[in-house]
Amino acid sequence: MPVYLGLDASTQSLTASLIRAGDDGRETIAEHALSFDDNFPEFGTAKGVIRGDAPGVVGAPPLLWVTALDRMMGELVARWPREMAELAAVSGSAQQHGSVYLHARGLARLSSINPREPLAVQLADGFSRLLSPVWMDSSTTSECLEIERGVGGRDVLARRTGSRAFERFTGPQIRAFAKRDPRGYQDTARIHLVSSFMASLLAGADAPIEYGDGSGMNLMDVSTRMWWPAAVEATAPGLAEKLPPIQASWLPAGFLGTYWQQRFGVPAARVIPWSGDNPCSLVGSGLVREGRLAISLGTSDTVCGMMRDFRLHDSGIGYVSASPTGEYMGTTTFMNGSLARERVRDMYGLDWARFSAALASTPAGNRGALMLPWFDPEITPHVSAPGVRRVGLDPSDVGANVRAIVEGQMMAMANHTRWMSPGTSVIHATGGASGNRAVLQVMADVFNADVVRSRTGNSAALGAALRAFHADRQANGRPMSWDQVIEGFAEPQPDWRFTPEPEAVRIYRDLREKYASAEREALASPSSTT
Ligand code: XUL
Repeated sequence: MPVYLGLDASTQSLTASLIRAGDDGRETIAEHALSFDDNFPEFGTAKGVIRGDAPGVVGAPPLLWVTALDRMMGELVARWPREMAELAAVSGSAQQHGSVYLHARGLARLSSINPREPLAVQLADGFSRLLSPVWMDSSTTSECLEIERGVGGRDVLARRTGSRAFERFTGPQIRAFAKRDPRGYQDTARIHLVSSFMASLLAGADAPIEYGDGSGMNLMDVSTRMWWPAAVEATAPGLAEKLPPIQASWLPAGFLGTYWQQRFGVPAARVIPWSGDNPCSLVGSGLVREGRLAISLGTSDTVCGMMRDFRLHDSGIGYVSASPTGEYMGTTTFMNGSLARERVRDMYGLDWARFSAALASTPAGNRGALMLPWFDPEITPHVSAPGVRRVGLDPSDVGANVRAIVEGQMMAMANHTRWMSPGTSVIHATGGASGNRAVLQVMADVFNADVVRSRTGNSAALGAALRAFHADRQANGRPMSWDQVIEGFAEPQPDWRFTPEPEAVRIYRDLREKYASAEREALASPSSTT
């Protein structure tokens, strides 16, 4: 049976999911992760990123991703040599919106990589921008307004590209680069997403942008799935020539390049375009139909759901993408995810076990105490000047503060995502913090929905492997429905089902209103406390 590889280049790590799948069965062979900070300290990242001197600037060195991919492929072959020798196709998932800037030399190098030298050595001088902006960057508010004005307004942009302009989206980031470093921009021959850059490295060729991830750029028409010229022109001069083509998620981008074949002895497996981590996670959680939500509790907390039809929310809080399964999906992102939970954990000198115990030993609703958890600038709702707000919450009460951050995050998610999937009865939780039972119980109670946990915490890497399987079948003339593709992989974990407790649901129904009005008040008066 053929073997498929999914790689997830997320904010803090590169993770692999190796699966075997075919008509005769399904099996997860291995999951393997490399943390960026721990394995590649020479790049000086903290939690996978480097914060700039100017406010809101956050990036990562693209050479880090190159180095990590090389190391990962070497380790996979060393540990699972027989399985890697049977590799039929590989795809990937990457943190969304981040972009990689290559000058002409770097672009040419993609297709002439020498198998005798490490990849990073050969690409070291290939970038026209040494720090790639990533999704945590919030420094482009004025560029967002300029782009919206340039296409005829926020609503026009949202209707065509699926979202109003967001600071982290690639278009505003490209515009900021063109304004801040016009020389560097001019010297740029190709702008890739992290996803299409990684696929290019694997294919040894300039790979296309997959339309699910392409939707997070404010540059693509989500209905036609082509670049939208008005947005491209409003973003930066000469941008059309710098963008790769857009391609359907399942059309192969090529085969593993000679670098990988000769250096590691892997076969010429198909390379399937990489997508974003949220679209891949949706597939890896088995949500290939409308009606259920996936909540990923990772560096960011995100709420995603498949949509049969294009449906926008008036306030522009979330965004709509083309989905790798061919329909649409909605995504709402919260910047203050795991890093905010970690801040509270560290603030009170706890470890995760004691954090969970504190959560479990405090009452639902926290006796009315609230926290607006804006440790960093927030995406949803839009908060540019960070600052944690406490309402009726004593900062010295450890248990109450632990409960307040978890409840605050869940209430914000529930309040801001009603538009995506009204009446959701089942939520699939994934990501690191989904391993915490007390957190999932709060989620069930706040959303008034059953919460199940994906069998893997690495649903994005698994989703990428499943996309490779799906595309390979298609390319071999033996297509499979998405329901068949996910069968045997995406079933929730037994014993991890959390049902809402009626008394807690009643408490949160009122508290969510109180939270929403505290949020409105805080947004109206930007002074802050931490
Ligand atoms: C999605 C988003 C984040 C990143 C994290 O819009 O910004 O979830 O994809 O990797």
